[in-house]
Amino acid sequence: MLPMLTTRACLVTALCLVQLRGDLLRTIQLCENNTWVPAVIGITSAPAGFIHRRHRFTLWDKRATKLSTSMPLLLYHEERGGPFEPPASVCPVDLFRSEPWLKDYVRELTSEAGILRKNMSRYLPIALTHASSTPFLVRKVAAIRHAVNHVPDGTVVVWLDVDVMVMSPLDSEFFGFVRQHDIMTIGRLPIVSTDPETGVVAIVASARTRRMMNRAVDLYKWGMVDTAARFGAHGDCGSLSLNDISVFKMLISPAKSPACREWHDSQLSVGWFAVGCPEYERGTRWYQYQKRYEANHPVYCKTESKHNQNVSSFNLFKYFAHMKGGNGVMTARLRGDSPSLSSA
Ligand SMILES: [Mn+2]
Repeated sequence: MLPMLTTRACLVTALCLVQLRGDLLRTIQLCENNTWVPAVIGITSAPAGFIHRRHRFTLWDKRATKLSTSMPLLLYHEERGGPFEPPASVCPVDLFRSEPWLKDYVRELTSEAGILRKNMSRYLPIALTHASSTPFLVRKVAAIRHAVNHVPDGTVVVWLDVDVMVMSPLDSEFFGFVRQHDIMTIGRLPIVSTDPETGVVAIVASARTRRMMNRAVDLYKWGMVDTAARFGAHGDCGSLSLNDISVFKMLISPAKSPACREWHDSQLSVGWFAVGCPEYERGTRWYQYQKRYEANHPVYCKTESKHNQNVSSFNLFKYFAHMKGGNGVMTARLRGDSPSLSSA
């Protein structure tokens, strides 16, 4: 079994690298021996060490539904040239090779002489502290941008934090909701003043959402620091940071103050995944996980969809259980046991 897996992993890695310049869907087709074009792909990013050490309450938890029955999964990683054997059923994509600007960006932020670093220290110092270090956080948005930019219009790209367990394959109820919007994530209330919870983000590829993701990268490159310089890091625009939740908030939820809305795109149709009211999920496989979920803010219940078409008619945990707290890459990093995260 093992030699076969190793051969497959090497083959898959080689194919993915060859195909990177082309269409990501072709990569997946080769990766998974598919002849069909997937309508939905899952993506995540994580360092290899994390994946090899930790499985409980992650995408690779044995209690979860097999990823391959739900959708193809691309794993953006940063193990360039190093020994890296991806878990079976994922298609590895080298993040730094896919988004070449990332290397210079991280260098600029980690070198004392970097102009962006200097501006960030002055206007948005929180973005450089250990817990929310931008050179690390930028990787999620970079991976999402790459995927959205390299699939045909209409393909659904679903970002999954590694601390998500897949609970059941996607079905017509899921797609019925997703097809009505450009971007969907977990809403925390009140939407206007609270950052969303972005452990799961679904984006339908289109010119609109490619523009959105390019602007997300612009926020990392200069926009968020610029906004902090003009309005303050804790001013009328709310608490600014370069955590992706703050970046997505700027792009998809209108700010209270009109002055801070220049990054908001009112053309985008935004949907909110309901994750509240675990009592409605009693008797399901995901009830136990839904019950322990803490959003740290009020959230939508699926019943709200009767009055608000932007809210999902299902609880997101039916498909994806986000296991916040202790199992993700971020927590591992805070504990100091995720090497290679700060390197570029
Ligand atoms: Mn998470």
